[in-house]
Amino acid sequence: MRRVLYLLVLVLVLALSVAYAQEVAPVFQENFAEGKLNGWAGANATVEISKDFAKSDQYSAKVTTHGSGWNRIEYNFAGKLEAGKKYEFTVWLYHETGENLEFHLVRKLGDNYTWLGGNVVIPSGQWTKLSNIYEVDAHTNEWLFFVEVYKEGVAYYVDDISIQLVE
Ligand SMILES: [Ca+2]
Repeated sequence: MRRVLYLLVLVLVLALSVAYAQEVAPVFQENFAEGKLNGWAGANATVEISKDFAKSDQYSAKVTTHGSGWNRIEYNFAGKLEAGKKYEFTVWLYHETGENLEFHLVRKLGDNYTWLGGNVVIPSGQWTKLSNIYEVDAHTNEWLFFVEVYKEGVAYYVDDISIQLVE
């Protein structure tokens, strides 16, 4: 009897750990480990693969802004994320401008722009995480996600982008 109970507990623990692993696995991640942008692009900014600095492996995406706004590194998640579900969007950012810069995450649907959260200060010379939880809107062929900094002529680096289902 004790042995059966032990086995039952073991099975339960295994089942729970499998469920947990499925829950925490990101639905999307990009580390640029292969030295390719894999669809990440720029608008009012130059986006290129870089070995200057990296949070993981040898590569990150380098973004050089060409305006004090509307600059971005972007990716269209249309069809990849489920409308009505909440996801945690995470990017790691780095720059060496010598000052504190404020970054934010945005989503674009046509002419409609919404910040996923507030501005977050990214200090100079330190990889820093920017993370927001946001419920994905109903969309058809565009649900554009991007990172923005309200400063022109800034070079910054993005790495270890991940999206995780919250509920
Ligand atoms: Ca990387």
